[in-house]
Amino acid sequence: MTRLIDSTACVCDAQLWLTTLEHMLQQVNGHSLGSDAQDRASLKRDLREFLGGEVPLHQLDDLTKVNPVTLETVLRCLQARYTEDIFYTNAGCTLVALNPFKHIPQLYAPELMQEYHAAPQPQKLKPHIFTVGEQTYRNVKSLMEPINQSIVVSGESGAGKTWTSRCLMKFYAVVAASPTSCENQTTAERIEQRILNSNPVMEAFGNACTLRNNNSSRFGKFIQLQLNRAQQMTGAAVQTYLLEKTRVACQASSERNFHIFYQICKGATEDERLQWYLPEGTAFSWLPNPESSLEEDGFEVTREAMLHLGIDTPAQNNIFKVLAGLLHLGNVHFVDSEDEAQPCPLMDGTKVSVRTSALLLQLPENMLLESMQIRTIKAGKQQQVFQKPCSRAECDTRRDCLAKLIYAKLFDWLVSVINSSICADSSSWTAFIGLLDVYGFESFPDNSLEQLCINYANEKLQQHFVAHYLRAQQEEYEAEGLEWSFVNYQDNQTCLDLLEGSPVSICSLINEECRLNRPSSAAQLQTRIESSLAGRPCLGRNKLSREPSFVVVHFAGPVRYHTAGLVEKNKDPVPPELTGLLQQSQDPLLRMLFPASPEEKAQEELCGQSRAPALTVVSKFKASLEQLLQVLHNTTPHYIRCIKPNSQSQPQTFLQEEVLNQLEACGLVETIHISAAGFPIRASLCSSGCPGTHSVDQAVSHQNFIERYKLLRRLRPRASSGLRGMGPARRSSGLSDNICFGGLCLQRGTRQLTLELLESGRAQMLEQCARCIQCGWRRHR
Ligand code: AOV
Ligand code: MG
Repeated sequence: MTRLIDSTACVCDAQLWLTTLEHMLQQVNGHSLGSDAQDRASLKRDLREFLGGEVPLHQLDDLTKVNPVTLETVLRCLQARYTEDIFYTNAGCTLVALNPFKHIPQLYAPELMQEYHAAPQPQKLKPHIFTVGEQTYRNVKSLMEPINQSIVVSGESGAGKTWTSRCLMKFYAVVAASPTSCENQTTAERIEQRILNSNPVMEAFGNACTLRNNNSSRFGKFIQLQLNRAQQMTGAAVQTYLLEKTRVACQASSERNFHIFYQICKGATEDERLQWYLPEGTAFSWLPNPESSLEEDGFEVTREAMLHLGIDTPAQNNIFKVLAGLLHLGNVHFVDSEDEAQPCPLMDGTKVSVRTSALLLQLPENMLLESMQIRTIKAGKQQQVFQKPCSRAECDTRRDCLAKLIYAKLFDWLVSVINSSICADSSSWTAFIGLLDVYGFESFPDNSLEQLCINYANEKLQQHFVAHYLRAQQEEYEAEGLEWSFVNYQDNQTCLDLLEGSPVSICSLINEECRLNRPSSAAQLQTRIESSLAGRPCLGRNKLSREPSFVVVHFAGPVRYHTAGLVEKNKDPVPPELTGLLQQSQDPLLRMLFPASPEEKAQEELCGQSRAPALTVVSKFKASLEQLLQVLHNTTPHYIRCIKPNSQSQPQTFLQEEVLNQLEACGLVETIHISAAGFPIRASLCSSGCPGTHSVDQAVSHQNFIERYKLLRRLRPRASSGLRGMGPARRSSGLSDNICFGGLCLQRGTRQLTLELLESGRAQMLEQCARCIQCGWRRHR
């Protein structure tokens, strides 16, 4: 035993020290896993790995063990692992997940989930999303009250966030299966299955093929998996963020519409085709790039999942009929009117599209056409009503607006149906695990309000990480008086100030232009951004572009946003005639989505035509992000960083420069530095011994630490001096009654305690940690 401690004492890693204590504790308790010799050998192996000695790079499971920690060494290690088909690597508090771009069923097999779940120390197994899943799961249990957890999955578009959160949901469906009583229910399906069914539905309606990802999420999602006291999943609640509804009517070149449209066209039966007027081979303007892709094969899966969520076949058919109506609406085109006083005529051959669309949406054909061609204006004190023909461009805008309006309402309704199908009664759950999967950072040749919002969301999440981990931890060290050389990191606060800060920011200027409602809003916005925000560090120079645009230097790279259309998109105006039209529909689904209630009418009146809407897209999005961050703030966060090894989505291809950019952008090296040099507050006690993990919010208290190791008080290892790598601790002369480690006062928290422990190399310990007993450590006793 003493020898074990001796060999450990020369190592500067606090985590390892705790590992040793745990080895000792197990032996004291008579629960050593192997012989003393075996234990020694395994500990030596750990030590060797830790010191980075002879261990091949690909075997380094934790990037904190890379020596020295630089972008290059981290990159080399990840590449070496990727070449060996090892896709997960720990990086201190974060798990790095490389996208394999190939299906590896055994990596996500239910047996493997069980293995991680049953492991006394899952973090001793190979790094995996199941380790994070399991640690998060064990963390829910706490001494006093269950603690809400969240897993923030981040990474650029196509890096694997949705895949990861889907796998985590499957993991919880296995390890936190609902109470067995549900098995007896014949009608209601098991809740976890219903929760899993929400994925194909939401992806069919909310994902699309983009230049960056064939299955790109076009909405943000935060799902709370609700657990009861016995840690069984009793339900879930989904919150979505800003669906990119413009995609229904407008897709960038080489991109596609939402999967569901292709699924219907490919998967409908002959009969359904007849009902929905979708003869094979019809070309739809809103279905570009109709060549086959995997995502469009999912019609049956989508239908099946909808069924399980309580959307029966007639209701489904109603939805698909409406969507077919939208496709036909997209084939309605106008030509310029020769007489301004007359409405723009339909392009030859498109009258049939108006008729079919009206038929499918169950709207009067003439009203549908007029709502696109003619604008109603109220003017004068008496609010007299005038009608004015729209220009061709305006007709197109109104047609697109109609489609967006219907699709967005339909999507929200689907989410509410999903929620009512999976959400548990508030009395049946006590804590949740939140999985956050938002759209990843994007930079296209043409970026608009959608990308601005997406990248803004990513900046907010990065800030959460920076504030929670990089900044908070170091500030805490400082406050505790530890000698600590501050690790510099890229703080994205300046970028956020540019985007949302007060008094002037990009968001405030866009909103201001909406409020002023000027005809030349794009040009005005351009001028104001250039003048009011000149000199801001994250506002890049826009030398190359001929079109009015501005550059924001995001943490993940610079993005050029075109000013044209920004203000209009931010207003997101809905002409009242369009809502009025939809209220006339005889279609049951549309009647439900657009009820002709007096309240709605009053609301419509309130909005008026020329007035800017009360809340702009940016304002609403900002508020929903604030809310999300508030929720995250009240949970214990866990981080998974998805990395895209190449932008061509190819397996076995690791492009160093692309990976390097992502590593740099997310501040991974800084994270590793802080984790490596820091103190084991996060996975300290429990990663060393008991199966739970305690992160910063649940930092193992001084008292608990003492209590956990009390059994070792008899053991008095030789004091070791001068542990490499650790700065001298600030010592205090005050001693508390039962907290005495080599004569040092250890009242200042676990980090200080550990540091001094290392320095003194001596331990006198008291009782076992109650929290660890709770989270399963008792099993070892
Ligand atoms: P994203 O969610 O991060 O992008 P996805 O999760 O959709 O990215 O992953 C993109 C694609 O990579 C998937 O469709 C899979 O083909 C592949 N992939 C990802 N992870 C794995 C894995 N672990 N094993 C096998 N293939 C994988 V976006 O939604 O665009 O930000 O808005
Ligand atoms: Mg996604």
